[in-house]
Amino acid sequence: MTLLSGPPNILPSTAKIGQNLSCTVKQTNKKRTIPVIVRVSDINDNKPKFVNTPYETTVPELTPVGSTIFKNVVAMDADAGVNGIVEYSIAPGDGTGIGNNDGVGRNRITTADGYGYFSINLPHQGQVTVNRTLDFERTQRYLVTIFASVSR
Ligand SMILES: [Ca+2]
Ligand SMILES: [Ca+2]
Repeated sequence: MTLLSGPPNILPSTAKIGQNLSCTVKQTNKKRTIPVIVRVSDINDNKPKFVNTPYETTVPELTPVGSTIFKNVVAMDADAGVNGIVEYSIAPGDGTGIGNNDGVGRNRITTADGYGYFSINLPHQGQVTVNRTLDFERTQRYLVTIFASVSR
């Protein structure tokens, strides 16, 4: 007895010795295509990145508390949906550059941490407002540390 192997869509039938082999096409072996949709979901794998830095502005002393003095803080996050929503806040600095006195006499520049003196009242908007009265004779420059985090 010999088994006949044909093309994939032709199955050998049973054969007895002395009979001719016959092959039948398997009726159900039609090709079908089934669409499979694979959705890729976003993972929060991007950190916000500040753009158009460094930020710098000049504000007169005695600017009323609550005044917005800077509106251009922007951090971009490449993630989608809630993973890409950024919240801003002002944090204490690490002390770098604080207490430096540059220049002498009337030209001296004293630098202080802006934490407490400035605030971001609307977390989703990078707008810096004055939180305490500023006194030029005491402090001429503030370093403000802004923190951008994912809204969660
Ligand atoms: Ca992502
Ligand atoms: Ca993100």
